[in-house]
Amino acid sequence: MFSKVFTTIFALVFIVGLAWNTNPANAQVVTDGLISYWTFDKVDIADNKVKDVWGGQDATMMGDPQVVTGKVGNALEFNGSSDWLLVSDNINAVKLPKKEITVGAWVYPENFDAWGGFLSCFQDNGGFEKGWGLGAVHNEEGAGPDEFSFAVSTKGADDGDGDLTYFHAGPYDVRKWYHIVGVYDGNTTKLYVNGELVVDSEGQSEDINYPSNAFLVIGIYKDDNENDPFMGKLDEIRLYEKALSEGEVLRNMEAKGLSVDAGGKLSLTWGEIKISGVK
Ligand SMILES: [Ca+2]
Ligand SMILES: [Ca+2]
Ligand SMILES: [Ca+2]
Ligand SMILES: [Ca+2]
Repeated sequence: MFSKVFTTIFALVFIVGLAWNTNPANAQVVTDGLISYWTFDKVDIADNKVKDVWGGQDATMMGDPQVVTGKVGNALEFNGSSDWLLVSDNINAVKLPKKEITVGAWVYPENFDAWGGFLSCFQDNGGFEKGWGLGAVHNEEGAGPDEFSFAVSTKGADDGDGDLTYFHAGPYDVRKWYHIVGVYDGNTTKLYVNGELVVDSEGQSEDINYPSNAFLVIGIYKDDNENDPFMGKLDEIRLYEKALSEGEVLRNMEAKGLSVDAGGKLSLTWGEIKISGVK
């Protein structure tokens, strides 16, 4: 029984490897260290639930985000006022990265808010600054450039009540698709835009410094005293408990999802391999 299972697994891995090597168009999402993956594809949305196809941390739709044509399959379009997604308002009820983190998304901004959130879990209230967030900044209330940002608060940079550094780069245009990836490896914070490294800083170090309560949310800059919903489209949002390498960032930019389809004869997912192989 055991050997049959393993033979099957090895055969599947071999076929998957073959498909990967012979057809780069089948590039798959990196699954090492993956915590959550929200595709925003129509098949992964039912009623007001947006499925996390990897980690089961489904999000609940607030307002009425629209399913539209995305960068990979479908995306969700947010109206900038009432549309956003709540994964959890209880930081203790969700799985979160502790030491290293990667947050990635395809984003299509309709505008750049003073503070924008793509995926985040933080509190930034005055000097109290804990958690992390991938989003946008438009500093000086409209006067600043349109920029993407990634912020992580860490134990090594703690000033007593936490310290978030919003690493940012830009300016960028509205109404274009961008592949945005924030990476923190315990020493270095990086931001990639369309595969290009635009931020590389050592301003934070050691483990991630979380608040005791926060919201894990998509499409909004949200903490206890701020709510700033995003206007535009979001697609393929992924959260890792690992710092992805530059090669892995580029692979995810090319990725079409978890599914493999070798010549139309085989269709399986890494999730299925994981279940049959690990359980
Ligand atoms: Ca999608
Ligand atoms: Ca705040
Ligand atoms: Ca602050
Ligand atoms: Ca502080």
